[in-house]
Amino acid sequence: MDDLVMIGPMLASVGEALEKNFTVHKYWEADDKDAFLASQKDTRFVATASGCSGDIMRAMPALKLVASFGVGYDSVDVETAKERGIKVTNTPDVLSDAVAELTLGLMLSLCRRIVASDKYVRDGKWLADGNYPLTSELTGATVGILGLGRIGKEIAARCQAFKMRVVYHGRTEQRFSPFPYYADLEEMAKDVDWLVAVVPGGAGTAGLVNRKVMNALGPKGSLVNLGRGSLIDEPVMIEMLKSGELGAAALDVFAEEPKMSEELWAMDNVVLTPHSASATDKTRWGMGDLVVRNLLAHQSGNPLITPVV
Ligand code: A2R
Repeated sequence: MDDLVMIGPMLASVGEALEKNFTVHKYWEADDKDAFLASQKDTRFVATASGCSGDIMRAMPALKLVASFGVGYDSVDVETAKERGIKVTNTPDVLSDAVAELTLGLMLSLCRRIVASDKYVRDGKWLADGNYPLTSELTGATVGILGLGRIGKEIAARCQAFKMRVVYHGRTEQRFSPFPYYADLEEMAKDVDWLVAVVPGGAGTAGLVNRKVMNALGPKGSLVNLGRGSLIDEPVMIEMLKSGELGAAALDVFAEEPKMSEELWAMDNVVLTPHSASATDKTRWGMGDLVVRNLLAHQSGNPLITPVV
């Protein structure tokens, strides 16, 4: 059987499928990482849910494919992979519905204050203090999608079902999109009630949602992040949420996750989830299946199913 290096723990279904088809070597279990990599000079395959550095790639001269779990691959050193002729695959599409579903869940939670009002009931305040304050709704509001890609389009379709107006920003206008395009993110932020960020992470998008953009979104605006924590200037966001310069935020991803400023925990105008947008049984199984099918395709000399490079 071919050798394969698994960088970190993966879903049980992926581990089992890989064990059936490869001799699996577990990088994260090795005490001496250098000695481990030195023993993998002939290994052609890597499977990972936690990235793959250029150092690992350089230490594995026979490496041919890094199969990554997840649609975002900012933690895989794609530039080094390209230089060394190593293929990289990700798991797009299979997670778009689940991510879009959680996005709408977060938006509803935020504007209807579902989490805060659940706590209100559980704390006995309904009985003691009377009705919860009035909230806002999605119907009739405008949502600006930052990144109208595979996931962004699924979010847009669901927002339309909630009778919202949809606009978008990306680097390029999509000629056949039914939604109005903004070439400038700040201009879009001025015109929307909701800004939903769902662009890839990495150097090109770091800090895209900066003070100017959040200022344009304003005290009545809500920011939703399903992309990567790095997209938002997090300290500035926290400062603006505290001062009321930014209305509210729903966040599934964080710059230093799972760490984050505990100031966020105390805020009523914030909803937080633990990077779980794709974390359903069905979707995670589908993502794992795609990791395995890419590896098997390459092993048997067939074209990769979802290549990044
Ligand atoms: O910029 P465009 O026209 O290529 O549109 C892409 C947009 N995008 C950006 N928009 C503004 N500024 C940027 N620097 C920038 N870079 C990329 O993000 C495109 O519409 C969208 C990404 O769409 P897809 O490649 O189809 O990715 P998918 O599957 O929707 O996933 C997006 C991200 C993942 O990379 C994970 O970080 C997260 O959602 O789960």
